Amino acid sequence: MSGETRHGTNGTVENAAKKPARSAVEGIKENSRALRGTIADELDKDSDHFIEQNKQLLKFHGTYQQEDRDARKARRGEGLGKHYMFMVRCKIPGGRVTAEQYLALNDLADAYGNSTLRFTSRQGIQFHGILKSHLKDTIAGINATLLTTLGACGDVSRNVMCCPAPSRHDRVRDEMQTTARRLALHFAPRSAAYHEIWLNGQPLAPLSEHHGKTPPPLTQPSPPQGGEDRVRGTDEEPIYGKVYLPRKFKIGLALPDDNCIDVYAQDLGLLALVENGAIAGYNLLVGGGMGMTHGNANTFPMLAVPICHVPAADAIDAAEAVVKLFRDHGNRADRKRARIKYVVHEWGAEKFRDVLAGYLGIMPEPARSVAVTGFPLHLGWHPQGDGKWYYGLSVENGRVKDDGSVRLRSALRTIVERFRPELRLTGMQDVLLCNLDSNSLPVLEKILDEHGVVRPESIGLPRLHSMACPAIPTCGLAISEAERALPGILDELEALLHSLGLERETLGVRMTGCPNGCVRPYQSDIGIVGRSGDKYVLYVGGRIQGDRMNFQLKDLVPRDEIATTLEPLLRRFRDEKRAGESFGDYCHRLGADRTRALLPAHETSTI
Ligand code: SRM
Ligand code: SF4
Repeated sequence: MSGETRHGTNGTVENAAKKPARSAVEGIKENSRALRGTIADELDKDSDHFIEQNKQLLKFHGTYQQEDRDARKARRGEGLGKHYMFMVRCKIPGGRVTAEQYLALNDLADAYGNSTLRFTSRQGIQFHGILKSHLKDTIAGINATLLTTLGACGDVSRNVMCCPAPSRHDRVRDEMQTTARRLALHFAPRSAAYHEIWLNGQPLAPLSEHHGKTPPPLTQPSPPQGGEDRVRGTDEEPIYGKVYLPRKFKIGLALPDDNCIDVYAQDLGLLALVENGAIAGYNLLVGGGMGMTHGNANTFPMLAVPICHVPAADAIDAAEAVVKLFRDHGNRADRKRARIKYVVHEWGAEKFRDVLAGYLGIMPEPARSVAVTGFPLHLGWHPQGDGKWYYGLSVENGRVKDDGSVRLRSALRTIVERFRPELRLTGMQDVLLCNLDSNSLPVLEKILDEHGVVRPESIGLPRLHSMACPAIPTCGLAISEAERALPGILDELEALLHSLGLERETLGVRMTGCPNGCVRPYQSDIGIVGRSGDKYVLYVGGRIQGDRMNFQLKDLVPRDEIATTLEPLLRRFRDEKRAGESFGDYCHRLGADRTRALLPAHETSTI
């Protein structure tokens, strides 16, 4: 490419065409004084929202400026502006939360939020509906529990995912949990801004010192879970540098027979290879990412690609090498093309490995040949191996709320107060209640029943394997409903499956309010992605294991026609399925063209 050249003021030749302009966010980061911006000044002001520059920086601190979208129309009619409110996200490596931490978060949701908590698809916990005037107390309250929001969002390494299932005396799972926490610590932003702004510059103090300062009263946690990944600030960012990463970066660890964190959707997936009961090493899978933009072919979801194999002892150094490669080679001009998946896509696995070798200082071994075979939900009762039990509770779309006769939030609070279990969040927005005695089993079930909470064994398999993102009313990027629409769609789908005799089929449905893919909808048997108001793009052909992309079945499907659109396919699946074949497998075997041909003829023209 012939680039226009010009002479810089210091006499150097600059190639204007080779260096595309950086995106505005790059400038904001660079001039942010290590993520401070003017957040502290604005916090003191009597306004209900922040200026754009601080809105971007707030993400690094774990919070998003949002608006109440349900109220938008009425407020406009009344000549009022947006009703601003904030989402606050806790970063919880491996999803581990103590009983005391959970109870404190539950109280904070009442004190400052909308009285719900949301378990996320990355093992985090979110608050919604926080007003600016309560933001500092909320974040300080979270920190007082020894949890953090630092780096839960922003252009840094986000929450590190790892299978949460407790299995005592299982070295492999223990080691993976430990590595997840070490990775979280390693990649936590170092900037002192977080402590200055939210904790009045106080270094982390024992909880007892916080007691009484931050409403609501918080109880003393037993051994901190995740709290150690809060790094005391220095302003030096040895890994990220001054402008941090080009975009978000996500890490997850999985086992071939337990991919419950969707390792192929991660920017960096560490797939553990076990030999003689211990982790011998990890395959590094790089470049997973779900986001795309409708109508922009330059953006696409992608599964992570095997790049190399590293010994277990080198996992953190190898992860740092990948992060630094991304820092230096990611696209800083176009945020829609900034994820590491586009580097992997442009270079291919071989070149990526060669460049990575430069960061590692050695040429890594090729990735070992290994398949992902399982995606357990970990729901229901399971022995832990130490005489105790854990109970996996299904939380529909991760929303912990009291809703009419179904009082899930009260049930959870009662259980946690009574049995003091450790809580472990899953990548499917569910929760495992751990360390329970066998005599607590019937009592816990009784509490759930009394609160109208349906136990996993009575929930249909598609619903158990389904997820939806929050979408409207809180997400500023939502085009369509998801969390509020999926339960009704599943009602229709389950009725249909029942009428076809397919109710025992394990199939996953994942729904998002826009194509950003926050519940990883492009890997599931059925993906439903917001397109325009009440219309969705329908995808089929993925599978539970998460190692295959689905394909577009039909565009612009009205919400109330989703089940009926799938009916001819499900009927044929029932008649033609092979032993062990799931609905997604069946569609995949047929391929996109033959699957689409099963739709009534006139309908295929929209694709
Ligand atoms: Fe996400 C942005 C919610 C997991 C891909 N995501 C958002 C925002 C913050 C909207 C925004 O930028 O204004 C959403 C807040 C909505 C709200 O009201 O709470 C949001 N994402 C979520 C959560 C809560 C969905 C859920 O139902 O659980 C998940 C929080 C996880 C956590 O605890 O950290 C969540 N988001 C994901 C995942 C799944 C994953 O990481 O395994 C993805 C797909 C994987 C990936 O990153 O590609 C995902 N979110 C996105 C994207 C697309 C990014 C891209 O580069 O393509 C956006 C938009 C963006 O960043 O510009 C986004
Ligand atoms: Fe918002 Fe889209 Fe993510 Fe749903 S998928 S939470 S609508 S960004």
